[in-house]
Amino acid sequence: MRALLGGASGLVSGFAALAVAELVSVAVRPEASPVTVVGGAAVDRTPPALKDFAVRHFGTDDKAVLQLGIVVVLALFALAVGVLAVRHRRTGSGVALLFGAVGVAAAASRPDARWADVLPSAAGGVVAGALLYWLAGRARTPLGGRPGGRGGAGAGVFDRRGFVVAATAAAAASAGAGALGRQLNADKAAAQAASRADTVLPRPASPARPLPAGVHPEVRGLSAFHTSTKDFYRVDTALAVPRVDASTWRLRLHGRGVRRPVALTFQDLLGRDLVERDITLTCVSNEVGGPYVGTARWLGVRLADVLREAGVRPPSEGGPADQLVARSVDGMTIGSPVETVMDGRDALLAVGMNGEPLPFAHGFPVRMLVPGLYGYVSACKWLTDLELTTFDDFDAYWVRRTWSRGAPIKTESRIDTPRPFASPKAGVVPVAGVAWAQHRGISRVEVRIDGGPWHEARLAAEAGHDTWRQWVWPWRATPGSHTLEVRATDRTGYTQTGQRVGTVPDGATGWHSVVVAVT
Ligand SMILES: Nc1nc2c(c(=O)[nH]1)N[C@H]1C(S)=C(S)[C@@H](COP(=O)(O)O)O[C@H]1N2
Ligand SMILES: [Mo]
Repeated sequence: MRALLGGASGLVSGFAALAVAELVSVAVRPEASPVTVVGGAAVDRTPPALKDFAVRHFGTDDKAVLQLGIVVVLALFALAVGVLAVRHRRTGSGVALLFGAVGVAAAASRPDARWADVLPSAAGGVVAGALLYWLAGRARTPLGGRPGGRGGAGAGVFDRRGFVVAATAAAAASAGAGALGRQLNADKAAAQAASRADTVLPRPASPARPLPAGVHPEVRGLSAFHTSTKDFYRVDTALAVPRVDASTWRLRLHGRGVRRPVALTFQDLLGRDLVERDITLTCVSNEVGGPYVGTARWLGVRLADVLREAGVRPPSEGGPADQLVARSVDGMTIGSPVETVMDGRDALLAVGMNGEPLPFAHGFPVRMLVPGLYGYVSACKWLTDLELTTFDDFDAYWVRRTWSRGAPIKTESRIDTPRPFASPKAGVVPVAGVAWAQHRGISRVEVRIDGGPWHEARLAAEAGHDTWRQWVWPWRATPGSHTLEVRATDRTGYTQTGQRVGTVPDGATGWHSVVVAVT
């Protein structure tokens, strides 16, 4: 009986702590709520292999899984601490306070930590400790005894009604506080959404090249040339998607070799000449045959122009900085080679994606893109600061986590159809997919069956060197089980290696293969 009451006291106290923390986070920022800071701190400390595993198995749901995990673990601890508290009231309450301290430590350790971020966890800890102390006292008050007396009560003889009333009142008050907090945070989010909804993107001074006919052969199951925004992969460390108010947003540009530091507003950017480009973005965590690659029509300002105006020169012209470090509002740092950013390619400060302002999840209001570089070394979302420095002086977020400093996208290809373990009918079966080698371009794609000779696939029309290229090969399929493999050759003449290498530290290699059973 005691254990049951203890467990209930623990759960109610834990729930109250989260509810109060949610309410306090309204005054601080939603990202400072304990589950988010603990989850974020966990993400920061996740070894690359595990992060890769999470991305691979849960995809964009990896964060929902993590948050659910934290809540489940918290509930179990709350039960245990409650049971402890009915026996050792001070110790139990002290442990509850300690949980708040864990949240405080997590909040303070985030790369974008501000001092106020510790407040929600601190308030939650204090509430949990105090409430548990009080409830635990009730749980062992003998009928007619003194609350807080040293548990001399006989088993089962206690003020049941008093406890139930107290616990219910605490739970109800917490539910109210939590709901109010959620609502206020939602109101804030609505205001930020309005700043995006009110954004009107100007027409590009330099529109994208019209797509040649036939960039997308009509084959069922083949990826569309343009990936729709809703299907576009998302990879980032943000547990709560940052929602930046564009009207107060600023981009600072400073550092070594910057002769005129600048601070640009969103309107400053929209007022400049905008270019529109089709660019295929790829994640370094994309396994051979994986889904973390997509093509969008991006609208933005050429980053090299902004750098030149500020007096920046690339290393080849004697500039002192070889690394451009992009910082996001959530403290992410992403370092790109200055030489690459300024070599004439369409490196962008992007404001639009597929004809709309960037979605919040893809970096509203402004993100970076550098065709030919994996996202983790080029594509900073929620961008707010650009610093010119050197690779010797600074390691960006992922580099500190064993990924390479430099990471050009590797020449890769993928079979989209037939799907693995499909059972097409014997006869002509179209084998089709995509190949990419951004900023080099694809010149050949070959397919082979069961390790036999390579057959050249028909390449779809080429939209440009910065995008993927669709391909098709008509296969005369015979009954039985067969293994299809694909490899691409880029315009430098390099043919994709068949050697299987994992994603860490600079991108996977190997031929994508698909096994099918022809009937
Ligand atoms: N602020 C921020 N920007 C980020 C990341 C991140 O975690 N935080 N992830 C990078 C990685 S690893 C990739 S692959 C791309 C993915 O961009 P997308 O989510 O728009 O597809 O964003 C990059 N920009
Ligand atoms: Mo990535």
